[in-house]
Amino acid sequence: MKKTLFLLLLPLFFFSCNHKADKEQEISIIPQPVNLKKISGSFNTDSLNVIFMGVDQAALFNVAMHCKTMFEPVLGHKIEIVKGTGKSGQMVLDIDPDLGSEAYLLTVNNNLISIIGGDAAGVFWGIQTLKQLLPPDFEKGIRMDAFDIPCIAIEDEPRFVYRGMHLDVCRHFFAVEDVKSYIDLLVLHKFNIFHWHLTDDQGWRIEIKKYPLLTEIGAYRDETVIGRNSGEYDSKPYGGYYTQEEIKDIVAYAEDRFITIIPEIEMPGHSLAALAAYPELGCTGGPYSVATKWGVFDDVFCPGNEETFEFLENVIDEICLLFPNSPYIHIGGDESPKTRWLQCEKCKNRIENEGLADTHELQSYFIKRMADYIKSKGKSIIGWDEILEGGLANNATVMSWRGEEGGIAAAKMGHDVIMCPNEVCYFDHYQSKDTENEPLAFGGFTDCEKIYSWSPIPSDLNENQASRILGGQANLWTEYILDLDHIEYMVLPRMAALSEVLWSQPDKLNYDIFVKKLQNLTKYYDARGYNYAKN
Ligand code: TNX
Repeated sequence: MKKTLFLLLLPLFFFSCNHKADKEQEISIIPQPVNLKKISGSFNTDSLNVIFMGVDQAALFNVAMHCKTMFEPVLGHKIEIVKGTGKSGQMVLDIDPDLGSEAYLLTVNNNLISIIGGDAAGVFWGIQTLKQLLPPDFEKGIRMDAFDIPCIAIEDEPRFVYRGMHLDVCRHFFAVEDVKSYIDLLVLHKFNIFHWHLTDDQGWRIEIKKYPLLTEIGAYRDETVIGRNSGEYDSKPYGGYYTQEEIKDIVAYAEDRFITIIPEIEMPGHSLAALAAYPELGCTGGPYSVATKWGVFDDVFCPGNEETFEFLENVIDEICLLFPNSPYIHIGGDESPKTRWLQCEKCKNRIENEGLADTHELQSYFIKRMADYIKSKGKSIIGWDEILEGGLANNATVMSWRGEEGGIAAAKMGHDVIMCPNEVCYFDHYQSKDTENEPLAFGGFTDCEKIYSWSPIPSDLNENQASRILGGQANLWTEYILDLDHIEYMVLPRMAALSEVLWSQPDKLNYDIFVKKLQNLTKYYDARGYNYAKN
């Protein structure tokens, strides 16, 4: 009897659960907030003409300005920013440090929109969430009739402090406006770090006043190989670089959006463009030329030569001035063959004089010496996992790209780690198995589902070691990516999947719900005119 009753009631139970789930999913936010409660009713934007600021703080004022410029053209009337705790029909932004960095509470009720952040960044992320509650057409930034915003209460904070997106501007160069558009993508998905890969074999892309040849010579290559090192070349000179003024402009643009830019200056490998400009810094003395094909090259900076360190320290001096807010300088360290060092008299002397065992220890001597210098400038280094070779520098943070092993080893040694294993986080890989119908990519296969099911914290770390994992990052290497349109295609919607992995709490992750929410997010992509992958 009991069993029959149970079976009779079962469909009812499911009906009510589904109904509840449906209700929750009417509100679709990516990345999924910690807590989201829908309340009945809505706020109408008709009356919205003042943004109140609870505290008078420059950073919060910038956020309020951001909000004002976003609403004004759409609502078609002026919005004032004033100090105060809020009034019916309006919006209030405030800070409560108890909430913690980047956290926020977003409440929309019938007569007030309130966003309280742990800091100004938190308020800013709250505004990004609010945008996903507005009609997608809002994104077009053009006049609309007044509209309703559903009443809601959201408590939110990120799971990881480091949520990064990388962009290689060396293999192909992207104009200032394109880089800003890339930063806009980070904002939309609540990433807070832009890792800017500025130097490589195929081009040096940042003006250094003390060494003008770096950009006069190093920023240009004679031609570019066609496809994946086909042996055929396009015979077209290619290049470009950012002036220091442009760099400052982009850094300010990112800072206004609570995104820290971490610059990467590659050493000792991936340095052919620098050697082409200053051949005395290589073991053979050159001549060298900026690379015209992809890969790993034997000619790298010579650590036997004091001038190499003098040069790199001077470069770092200028980099530190251009990126004052980044706690890190990324110094690469990856894929640096020892071929030239093994043959070089100066390198042999260095090994002997410093009591090093071999060229692997010479690599770690190089990195440690630069790490010390960068530490003296008040910053610390990040390096690709090859910096583990021959011993890690004291305060180095390891970026684990050749799988997770490097990151695991570093965390066990008590070092900070950023996870970006290539099988999950390399967005230059294919996102469809139907590669025939995809633009040329590096290879591999990484779709949203694979990213979504990845955990940045490997299971074999204990709690203490796991606390060393600062977060994760996707890398966008651009050997085969020539323009912004293609950048968008490679990162959208994969960065939406990664944003939930890095922002949302693990118990809130549900791939089926994510896929449903993605259908809503793509309406916002459409409104912004993004070229996203639809497979
Ligand atoms: C490896 S990741 C590289 C890059 C390439 C990339 C292609 C890393 C530290 N080095 O130089 O562009 O693979 O996916």
